[in-house]
Amino acid sequence: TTGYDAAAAQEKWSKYWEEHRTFAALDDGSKERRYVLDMFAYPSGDLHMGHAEAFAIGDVLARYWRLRGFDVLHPVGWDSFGLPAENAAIKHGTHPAEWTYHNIDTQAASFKRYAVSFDWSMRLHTSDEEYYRWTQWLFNRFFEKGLTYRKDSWANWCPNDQTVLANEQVKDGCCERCGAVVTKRQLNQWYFRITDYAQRLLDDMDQIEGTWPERVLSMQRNWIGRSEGAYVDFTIDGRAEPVKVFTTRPDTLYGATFMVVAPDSALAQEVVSDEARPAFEAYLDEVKKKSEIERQSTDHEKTGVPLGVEATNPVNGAKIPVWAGDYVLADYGTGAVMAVPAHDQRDLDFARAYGIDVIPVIDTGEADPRESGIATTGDGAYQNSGFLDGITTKAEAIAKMCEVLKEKGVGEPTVTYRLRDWLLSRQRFWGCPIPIIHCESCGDVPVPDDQLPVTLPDLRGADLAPKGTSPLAGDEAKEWRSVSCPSCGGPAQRDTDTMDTFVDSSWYFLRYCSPHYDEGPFDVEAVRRWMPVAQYIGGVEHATMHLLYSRFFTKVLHDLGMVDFTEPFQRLMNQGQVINEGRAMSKSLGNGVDLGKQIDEFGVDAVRTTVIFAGPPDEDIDWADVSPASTLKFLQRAWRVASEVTSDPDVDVTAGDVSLRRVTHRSIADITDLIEGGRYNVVVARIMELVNATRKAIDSGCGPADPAVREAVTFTAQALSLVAPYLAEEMWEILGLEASVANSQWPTPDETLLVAEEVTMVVQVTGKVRAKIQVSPDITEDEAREVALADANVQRFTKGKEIVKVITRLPKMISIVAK
Ligand code: ANZ
Ligand code: ZN
Repeated sequence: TTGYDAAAAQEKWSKYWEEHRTFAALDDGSKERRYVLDMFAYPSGDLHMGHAEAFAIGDVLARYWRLRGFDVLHPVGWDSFGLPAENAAIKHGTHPAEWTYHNIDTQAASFKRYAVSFDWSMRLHTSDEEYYRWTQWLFNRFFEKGLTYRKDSWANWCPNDQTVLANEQVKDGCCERCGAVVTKRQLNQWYFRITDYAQRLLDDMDQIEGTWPERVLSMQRNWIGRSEGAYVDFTIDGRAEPVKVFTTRPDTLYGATFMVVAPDSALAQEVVSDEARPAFEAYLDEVKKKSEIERQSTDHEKTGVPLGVEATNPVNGAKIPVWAGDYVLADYGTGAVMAVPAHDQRDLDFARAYGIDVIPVIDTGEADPRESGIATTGDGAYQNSGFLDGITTKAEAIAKMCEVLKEKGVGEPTVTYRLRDWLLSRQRFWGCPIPIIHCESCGDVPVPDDQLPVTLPDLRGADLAPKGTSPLAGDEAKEWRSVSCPSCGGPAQRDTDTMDTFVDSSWYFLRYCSPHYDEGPFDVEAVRRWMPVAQYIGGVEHATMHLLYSRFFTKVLHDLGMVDFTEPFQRLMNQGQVINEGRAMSKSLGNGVDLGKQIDEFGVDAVRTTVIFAGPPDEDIDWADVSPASTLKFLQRAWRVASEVTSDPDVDVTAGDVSLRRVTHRSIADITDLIEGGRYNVVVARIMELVNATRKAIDSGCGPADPAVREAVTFTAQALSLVAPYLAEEMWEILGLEASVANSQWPTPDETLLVAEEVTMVVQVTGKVRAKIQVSPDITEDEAREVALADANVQRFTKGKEIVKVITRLPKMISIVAK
């Protein structure tokens, strides 16, 4: 042979692995278990460079843990419901299922070619009836626990596409797809009560602190947005119930000069006076065109209209005007705020725009906000504040105010969260049907468990284009929809919405432990054996969606007694992105890199090794800066070294050349540490060094027959099997070892070969030998001087004298001249 034939090796070993089920989880208790999980793929087209990176990283660990003797679960599946399939179907006149399963086939073939060491028997697709039956079953459990409910709410609405949009699909107030100005529409939708778990989602972060990227934890913390403050009751003329406001600064209550309520709240509708109503309604129409993000941004111009009523401050009886203003959100806190312009910038902007009073109640030493236009937020002496006057710290003033509010029965301390309940209904076809039947006499009746799944009707050939209601509410699905009520048997209608696909992905990691189990969503015992996931790998873009939802689901399942842990993912790694020429790959820039073509040109091993070698796993890789061609050259070098080994497999390696053995064992020790520390790129660099050292030993050292060469190449093959699995198998075979390298055992370094070599350093004092000291061969001048002068015998001859000169010939000799 003239060299390593990548294509032939790929062909040969992928077949071998499949036949021998090399990567199947044993699950027989013979070994300690480890669960390695990559975020599953969405089947849009073939695998791309992003997949190549994420799955290469996960595979390094899965393969390493197998070599370390663990029983590894490394499953594969697809997040296969969702909008792109539906859009493709609309565009090409096919069925979403056809497009989806065709792409899954394509990706499955690519995953196999890319040599990801999956256990293919653990495969799942969320759009399979076998899977979504249990998504619906879980929905029923949430429903029973009161964690699923329906309510009217304002949703983003694209008047052109006739559909609701998620917040993420609204860009600068316009529809991401068609550019139309997005408005709000009130719809009746299903929600998960994730807000009930807000505090636990925060508290349980203790368990993953240090093992999840801090960035993700802080994104989740901000998203949940815990805020400590108080409710304060303001009375409004002609309204029996007081209006509660939420404030983080009850200490500033004496400075409240107006109240603002969210224009799109029920409260605004209720309290607005007849005279003020026309202007208010006009304002409301304007507000509905703005996105929440826009409304909250600090540089957004504050607008509002008076509602024509007054509220009474519960501590000083002051009457203040009530306004509607869009910087107040309907679904945060109570949807109403007491405005304290002197100490809150948004309130100050508003007050200045509409000529409302500003009353400073804390002398913070900063410029007067009435003149500067800048609200003051520091500590200082309270003034104009009744019983707070004289207090000098916020903490004390807040505590005092809360005490008084409580005493008077007009307020109390409270905690609010920014997190909202999870809107799960989608007016779409290609998703998991919501298993609810609407009956006129019984209300919302869950489909009984034994009648699940509620399967999607075929609707082949039906028009799936968005119309504002789900295709399941259209004429073609009439028959599917009309059912009898499970409770009273009367005529009833199925719910026509499908679930957000994030519901599907919130529990797939549990299903993987027993993907074909048919007595429940998962075999509780199997989950007990494998979970929590030891290492999860996926993109940071999922920080506040999938990763938060999965944590929520896990806690609910814990409360249902189905799992005995509360955090699903012990460790999380966010891989970087693969970019090109400094920018994200995109069609419009034309800088896309095609994974298939890279593989055709350089082979799987070179592409995988390049991806890993390019940099730390959590940093972006610029494909313009890497060279799969030179990686391929390195792999060829490794192969040639293996092909030159002439000793037998059973040769005694301990008799081998010591200096090469030292290099090998140092590599074993270092590479082990580097993998454990997640520094996979450096692992590749160390393998390169080992190959170079072996080359040198063959050419100008101990020669190819020396057992140390076999030892070096054997470890090279094992280490390479993490990144270049095909080549590693070839090398293993060339070495005459029994297939597969994936079943071999990771070596432990021989400690005696790790201790640094020592040489004897002679110490002369004024021409005479006074000591011989064992030192490292690369001792420095300063170190040599230090150890020499610390020697007892040397000190006898230098005591009381001045060191006038030191001459060294390291590491052999140091000569001290003392007078
Ligand atoms: C009076 C006050 C005085 C406030 C002051 C702040 C400073 P965080 O920290 O984000 O929780 N607020 C309450 N509900 C609101 C809503 N629905 N939309 C917009 N703003 C709202 O913010 C809490 C503060 O934001 C609350 O405290 C309230 O203004 C405002 F010197 O009350 B504050
Ligand atoms: Zn009924």
